[in-house]
Amino acid sequence: MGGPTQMRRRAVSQAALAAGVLAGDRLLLARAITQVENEQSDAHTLLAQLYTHSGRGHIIGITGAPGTGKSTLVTALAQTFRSRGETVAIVAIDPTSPFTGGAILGDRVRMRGLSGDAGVFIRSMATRGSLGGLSKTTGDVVTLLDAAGYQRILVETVGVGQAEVEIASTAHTTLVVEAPGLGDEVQAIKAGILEIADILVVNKADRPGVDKTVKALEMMLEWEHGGSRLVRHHGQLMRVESPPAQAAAQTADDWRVTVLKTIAADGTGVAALGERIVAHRAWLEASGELAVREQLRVARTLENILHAELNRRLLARFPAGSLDRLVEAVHTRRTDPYSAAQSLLAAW
Ligand SMILES: Nc1nc2c(ncn2[C@@H]2O[C@H](COP(=O)(O)OP(=O)(O)O)[C@@H](O)[C@H]2O)c(=O)[nH]1
Ligand SMILES: [Mg+2]
Repeated sequence: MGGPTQMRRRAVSQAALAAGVLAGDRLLLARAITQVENEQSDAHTLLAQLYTHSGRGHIIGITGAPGTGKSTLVTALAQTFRSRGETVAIVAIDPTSPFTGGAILGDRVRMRGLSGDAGVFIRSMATRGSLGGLSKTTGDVVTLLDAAGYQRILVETVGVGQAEVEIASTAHTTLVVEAPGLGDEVQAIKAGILEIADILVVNKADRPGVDKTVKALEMMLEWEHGGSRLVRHHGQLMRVESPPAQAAAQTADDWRVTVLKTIAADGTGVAALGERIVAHRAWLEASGELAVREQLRVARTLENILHAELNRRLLARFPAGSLDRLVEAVHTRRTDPYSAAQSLLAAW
């Protein structure tokens, strides 16, 4: 802190900041993201000005256990999209991520190609604060990147727990990354990945046991759904009965979750994965699923904002100390939590 960037800092109005983001000014975009990340009160003004300019970018979530190669894969994917002439933004929500505020540590050789590229914007986010807050902030950061015009927005999260599921639900296309040795036992593959994966990736395909992992995942896909196909329809995984001969066929209405192998470290299979991601986006648009997912996302966003605001207003109205007194009353068994809540609301 306090380096040259800090000294060059001048007061910029929210309108000028918004205009800068729309004009592709990287410095102002970084500053706007910081405002949103810190949940500064004026960030709402900024988001209000930029929201109408968002909605064009393809949001791609990449999740999986630490060490499976997500950051390496994200870098390789970014290069693939760049070679297609597309702009790319990367958001890494991973405490172990080698991305740090635009500069890249870790795999420097591979990253060098990206770091000097004006068509790539990289941002890492700390996993501080509440999980709900994190997913809300992530959604807002994605909105800024989207408004700034980035065509493919890659969001890397670690793990496949509830928080990651929620963050992944910000994405249009979700990749779940596995690696040989981590998930070669079907039982070891965490439940829930089928719920969120649009594409399953087995990275580190140069490692022994890769085919075993691919088989395990494919079996799981088939097993769970018998001879039928596992498809996504209106945001839900569905089983579609079909003869095996047709199982490989893809119709406009459904999406087959498939397993792809990659070696992110040298780029093997990454172009094919890129094509699968692009195909998913095309399917989302053609099937109407994109609108469904966007509607669900907007509904959830609105609900979260309302929930937080109503909660804040409600709590502000309770007489000072009333909540503490009730906690004490419940704690000492003079009353129960339900009656306590009712008494508070009755007075209100
Ligand atoms: N052998 C091999 N190593 C890889 C591959 N992809 C990534 N790695 C290495 O795996 C380690 C973890 O990678 P990273 O991208 O940081 O994983 P993340 O924690 O999932 O983001 C690093 O040392 C990478 O160089 C791959 O395809 N093959
Ligand atoms: Mg990482």
